[in-house]
Amino acid sequence: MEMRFRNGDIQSARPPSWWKDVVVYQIWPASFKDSNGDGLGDLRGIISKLDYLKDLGVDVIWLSPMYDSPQDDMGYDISDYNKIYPPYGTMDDMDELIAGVHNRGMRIVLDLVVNHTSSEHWWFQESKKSRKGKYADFYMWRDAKIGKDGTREPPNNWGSVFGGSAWEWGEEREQYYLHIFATRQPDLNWESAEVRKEIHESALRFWFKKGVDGFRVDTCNIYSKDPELKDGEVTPRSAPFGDPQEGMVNGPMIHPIWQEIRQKVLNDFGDPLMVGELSLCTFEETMKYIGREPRELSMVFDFTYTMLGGIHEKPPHEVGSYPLPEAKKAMKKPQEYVVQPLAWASVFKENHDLPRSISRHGTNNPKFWEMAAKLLAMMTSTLSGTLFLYQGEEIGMTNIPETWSIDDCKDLSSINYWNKMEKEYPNDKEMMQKVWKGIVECSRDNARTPVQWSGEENAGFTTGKPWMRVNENYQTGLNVADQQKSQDSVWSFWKELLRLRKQHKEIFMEGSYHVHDLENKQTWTFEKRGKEGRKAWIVLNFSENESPVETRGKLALSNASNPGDRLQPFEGRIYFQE
Ligand code: TEU
Repeated sequence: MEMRFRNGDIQSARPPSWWKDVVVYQIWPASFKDSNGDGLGDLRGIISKLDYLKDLGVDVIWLSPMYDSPQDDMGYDISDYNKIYPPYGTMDDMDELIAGVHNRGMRIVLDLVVNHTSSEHWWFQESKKSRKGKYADFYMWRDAKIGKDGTREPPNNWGSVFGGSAWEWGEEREQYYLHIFATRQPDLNWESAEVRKEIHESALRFWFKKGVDGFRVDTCNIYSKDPELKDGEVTPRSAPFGDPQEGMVNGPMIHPIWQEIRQKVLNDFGDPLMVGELSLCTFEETMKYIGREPRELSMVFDFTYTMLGGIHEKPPHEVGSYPLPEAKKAMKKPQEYVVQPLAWASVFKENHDLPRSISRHGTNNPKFWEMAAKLLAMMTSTLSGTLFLYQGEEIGMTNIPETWSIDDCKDLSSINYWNKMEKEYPNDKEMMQKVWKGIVECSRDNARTPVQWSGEENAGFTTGKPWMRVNENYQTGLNVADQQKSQDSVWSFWKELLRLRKQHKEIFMEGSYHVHDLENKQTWTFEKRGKEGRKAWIVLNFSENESPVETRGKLALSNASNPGDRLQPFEGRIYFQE
């Protein structure tokens, strides 16, 4: 039987998916809240803030990796899928967290990191020993190539995302293993049915049985590699190595892999939220994951907007600003997913890999910080799809300041990049200054500073010594406690917007998106049209200058206290057209 639901789903007697009209909040456990004074965030810290999240309007928590791990890549290097990283807490704490979330009527999704494990995982510890045995084929082992002068060479020219070759020599087996990310993050061999079975059971079913409501899927489109492992193109970012993109993105087995996961695991657990981190995909390629039955994933993160100016594409010191029309165009692609019969979109500006949105897409001018943070909140919360908010975004947390130094950075990609440049440009102060500016503007460290809870010492994040330096701007109102006290704060504005978004969900969450001023470099104006004919008109001034404004309908909200005939710098407005 075919049924058409109000939100456009055409499915066989299946109710509309719960994960469409929710607000998801991403927690980065190390930096969210420390409960025991050891300087590192933990599960009990998260439990202590569940009421806070509920009050803000959050429906779902996405917890970045809390699994056991040597923390080479902050937990994206898992050594045991079924154990908690001890400094974060115990399995009892985790059970309590899941129950605490559910008791408040919220849900929880975990991070599924299964392109690779940590080299400390016992699968790898066994695999590296010998070419024989149960775990021998769990990873991507290949024989060396013999170079012109008879020396040993890696099987191809691929470079790792975090710098250096993507191949590492294993003495015991006398073979190379592939690591697209850090050396201690070996890629799993998804061709092996044994590997797939282990992942289904330990990484997925184990947690579904504990009651989790879904997963954010790390690098969901690179599990299946080109069987020939051909060399990649040498690009400015990958040089002197080749870029593995061609040989790993949407590889030949990727859809069978996802269909098998759906069939063998997900179908046993109803309709979980599965949001894929999907880089480098065209519209058509994306539809294969989310736009056809059986649906492989619920939705994806599309990075067209967040990559503007070259983030994650160019070396950080070459990343630049971008003209506003580019942003309007970039947003069209994910907004288009929503109006497809089966697909769905996510809306986000931040995550643990990106700089803070206020610094990247708003302004670094402190005079306009508050207006711009509210402007971005208006833009995010009026776009269709499932909204993802990153910890600290609700108070307008900013990038690290230029006065800090590389010693304050913790992320291996910042550190590796700094060291590589220092080696390439010894004694070149000017270049290293540029490199530092690049790190300040777009490194992952920006998103990873501790959450600023109050004006107390260490921003109320910990009573001990914070594992990572706290941004000092918590002392000047950029913290939760101070902002909760004021009706006019960024925090209160976000809370109001989340309420408005839910109240008018057919317009803001499900409506179609129509840009009005595509080529205008100063303002971004768009109309959202709901299925039942109701419309909203959103005008956003992305500049430090006043601007003329075209209005439509009745003013519902502005971030200016006295909206006039012209838009003030960084003013945004929402109008309803009945
Ligand atoms: O990221 C995948 C990825 O390719 C990135 O966006 C990457 O972090 C960036 O290009 C580095 O500059 C995912 C996770 O989100 C990231 O935190 C992990 O480090 C990575 O996978 C490996 O698991």
